[in-house]
Amino acid sequence: MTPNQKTVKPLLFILLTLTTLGLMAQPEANYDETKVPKFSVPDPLTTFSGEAITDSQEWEEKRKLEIYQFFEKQIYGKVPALLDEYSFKVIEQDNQALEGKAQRKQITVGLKKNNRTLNFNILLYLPNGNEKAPVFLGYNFHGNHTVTDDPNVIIPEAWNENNADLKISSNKATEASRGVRMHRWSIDKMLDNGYGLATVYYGEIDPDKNDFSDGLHSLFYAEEQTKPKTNEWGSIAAWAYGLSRAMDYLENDTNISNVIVFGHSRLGKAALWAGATDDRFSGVISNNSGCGGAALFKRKFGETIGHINNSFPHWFSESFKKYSNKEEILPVDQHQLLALIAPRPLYVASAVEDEWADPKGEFLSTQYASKVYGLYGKKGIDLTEFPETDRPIQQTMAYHMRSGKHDVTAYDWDQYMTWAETFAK
Ligand code: GTR
Repeated sequence: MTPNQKTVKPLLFILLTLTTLGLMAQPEANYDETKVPKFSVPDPLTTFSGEAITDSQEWEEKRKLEIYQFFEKQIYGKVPALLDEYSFKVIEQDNQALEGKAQRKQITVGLKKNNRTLNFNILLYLPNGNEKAPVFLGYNFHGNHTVTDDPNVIIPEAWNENNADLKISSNKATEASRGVRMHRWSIDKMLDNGYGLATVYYGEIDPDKNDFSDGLHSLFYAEEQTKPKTNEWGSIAAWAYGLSRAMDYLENDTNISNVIVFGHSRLGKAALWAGATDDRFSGVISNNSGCGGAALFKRKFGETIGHINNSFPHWFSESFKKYSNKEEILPVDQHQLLALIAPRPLYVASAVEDEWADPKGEFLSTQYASKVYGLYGKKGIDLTEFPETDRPIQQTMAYHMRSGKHDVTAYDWDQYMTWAETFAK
């Protein structure tokens, strides 16, 4: 071997390993519509083997299943096994919370597997004066105590991402961050309009860091195992699973009529996967969920598979890494994830300035999923033109493009409540 070959070989090996792991420096994000590649949208109504689907029964028996299995094994990852035990306990209750407007309950859910336990807390507000109310269920980013200034809401112990603006340091939430995210949750308006809210701190299910030693995943490990297997769940699938475990409690609360699952951004991705995997959710809301959520991968606009696998290697299953910068070989796209939710009501919301999440890709994917809703006689999004800003379209599928940035605003919640009136009450 010449000296040159000696250095080239190990270098090639390192390069190959980094590429496989998706850890290479990523190409810059494209924000130029003229540079969006030409691509064909995989048809939700043609099976992988080329068979045409003509009605809802064929869809459910042939196509829905194969799409579901693809997303499960190749994108978000499979849940490895059943739990051994599940429990819940109402640890706190006040029937006159928020100046008498609401009943507040805090419920500890316990998940047990292999003699290991994970607990998380649901904060639940239900409007007083209604026998049964529909509830929005959504994760929060930094703790149940951040969504309200109610002094009785329990502060989570779990690992928390530091955030100086939200007064979180040393990876621990404290009293200092009570109420810091109130603007993202229109709790008063929800209660006034007859809706309840259930929220959970997502870090109690799986701390959002590239480390599989803790959180839900670790409960399921065999001896010596340190991370999920190649086709098994990443963090998004674990968060989605946590939403279903919250649902196990909520569906048995006699004051709740139905549950609409909601999520913003990475938690919007989790809400969509929860909606696809669990049909007990009567409606699904994706708020600015972007790449790996409602946006089409194949447009490669803003965040791409390469970017997301590189920055958040723990979010998807390991098997998804092979699609980094190879969108063209992916046999599905995210409109098919949306289609898995049909015929249940689905709201996709974008924000004009949220280019990283590709608002146009979120809209197109909603539109392309519409034909599956059509099989059930439900109205999807039949616009061919990009909708005007701040002009919501609300049918069984709903969409709006809000002015402003990546966020959840009172405007968003006003739209969700108006839309939910049509099916949740
Ligand atoms: C970004 C990420 C997005 C989105 C967002 C969020 O950094 O690239 O996919 O999930 O975080 O969750 O706020």
